[in-house]
Amino acid sequence: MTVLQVGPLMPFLEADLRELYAAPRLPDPPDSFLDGPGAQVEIVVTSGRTGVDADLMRRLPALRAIVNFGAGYDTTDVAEAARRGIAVANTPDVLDDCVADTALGLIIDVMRGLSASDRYVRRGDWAAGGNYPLARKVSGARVGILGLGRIGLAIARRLEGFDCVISYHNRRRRDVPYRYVSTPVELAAETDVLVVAVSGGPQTQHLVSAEVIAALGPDGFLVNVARGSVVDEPALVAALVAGRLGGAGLDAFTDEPHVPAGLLALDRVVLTPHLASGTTETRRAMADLVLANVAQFRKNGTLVTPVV
Ligand code: 8YV
Repeated sequence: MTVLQVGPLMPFLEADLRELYAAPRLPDPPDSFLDGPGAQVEIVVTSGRTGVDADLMRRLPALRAIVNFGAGYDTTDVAEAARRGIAVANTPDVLDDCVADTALGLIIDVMRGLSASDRYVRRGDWAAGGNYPLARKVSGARVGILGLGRIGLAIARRLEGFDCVISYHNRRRRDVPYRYVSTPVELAAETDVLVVAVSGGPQTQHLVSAEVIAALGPDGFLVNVARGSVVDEPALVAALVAGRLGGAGLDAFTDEPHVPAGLLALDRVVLTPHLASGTTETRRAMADLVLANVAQFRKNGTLVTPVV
């Protein structure tokens, strides 16, 4: 089966795909490839950053499987894939720890002002005799988790170690020792920190609305390790600039790699470049799971981690 790489991937995964399957990368512009060798492509390997849309599916008539590097696959048109009988896999589970670690890092950073205090020291403000402003206590804080999937649960388990009061909102109530709250607005209203851990896509678009942000309020914090699309970003920026939200720790944005200019000057905001799963160990494990999916599909036409 012919394998095609769509969009950039980790260099080591690109090398493996070339070595194992002589997989070419879809050129830009793609037309000469799609009108020629594209007709033979049966498996596409892509990432959450790029994905496969309905148009590309139409132009790859032999396509049978899409293997997505990343847990999130909102950039691939899964409904269209299902309609065409194209199987789709992602890389769940192996990144839960690192994404949850990052969420905890952002919570601590934004509440205690660690990144901002680093700038304070480097600027010489400490040496000049300043007193760094007091921050907020993380241990024992009330944390709301929006989306209690595998990553949300990994975040909750870590927060237990901080004696946090954990509540959550999820499509369905889960059998867990955390308080279920029936709407995102109520969750925001009763927590100090709202952590976004839902999948991206149309069903969660702007789930963190202006109303949710208002419910968090000037003493509340938002942490996003999911997708930028989940948050009404203009409403978030407006609230942060006006001091109507206490702070935010953001690893995901609407128009990555572009970050709203209004956030850059705010010390109440911690900005990271979509790095939540970005460790050597986890990215290798994600690549290995991609390769396992490709190998199994070539062998028997099934995927190891199909998207349901
Ligand atoms: C990936 C992610 O780095 O897994 C996901 O959904 O967002 C990250 O782990 C990214 O999607 C790869 O492009």
